[in-house]
Amino acid sequence: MRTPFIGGNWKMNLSLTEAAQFIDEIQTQLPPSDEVETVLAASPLFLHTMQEHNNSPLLVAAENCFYEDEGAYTGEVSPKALSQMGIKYVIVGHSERRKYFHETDEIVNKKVHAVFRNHMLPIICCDETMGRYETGDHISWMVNQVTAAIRGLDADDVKKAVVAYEPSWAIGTGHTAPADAAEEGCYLIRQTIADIYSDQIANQVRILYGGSVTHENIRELMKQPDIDGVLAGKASLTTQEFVELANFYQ
Ligand code: G2H
Repeated sequence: MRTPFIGGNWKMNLSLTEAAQFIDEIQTQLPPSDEVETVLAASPLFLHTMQEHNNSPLLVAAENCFYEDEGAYTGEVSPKALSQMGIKYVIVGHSERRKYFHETDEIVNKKVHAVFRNHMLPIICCDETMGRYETGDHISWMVNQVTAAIRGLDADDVKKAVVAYEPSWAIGTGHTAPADAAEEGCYLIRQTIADIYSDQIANQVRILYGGSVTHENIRELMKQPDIDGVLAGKASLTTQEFVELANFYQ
């Protein structure tokens, strides 16, 4: 019912030449979009070239955008411009944005609205630290973060959003969350959406797990009932690994 979503997040890696070569190489190796939606988020500097090279089911995505469409905001990325480029997805609220660029829940919510206003879809990231996980505070932390991120959205928009559970303790560490812990985080996100909207809406939202996903652990993660896909950082940087993730079900 929910199409699996395999997303890559290059972060601030690769060169423009490597980005173009990457797209050329994976062209024929991705599953059809009605079986798996494959999405690759990259620097805004690469998006145009990636779009030009792309002739496959892959959707090129942005890693971030600003919450205003245009104006005197030096250095920011306009969601309106991304939309005009044909971008469909934008990552919003990644834990690295929250940590290094001080993005608050309020800013994340404004960005989510900006993405929908410009006819794109957000990949909303929710994080959580090991300290909170160990004390059990992660539950209220996650509920609050999800609630704040989707505040004020119409049900019709919420059901099209993608939400990612990315525990900080699993990001870039090589230690992915055990499948049951990943499922618990994703289930919590779905329940939070169900409590605010309805089960019917929540059951349409695709929920991803992110944090040290590799071709070795993706199958176990994808067996979980509330995990509809993954957001992979390091593993999306090589064509071989990304193609393996995209074809996880084979
Ligand atoms: C988490 C993830 C991508 P990695 O940030 O969103 O990165 O797979 O390298 O942990």
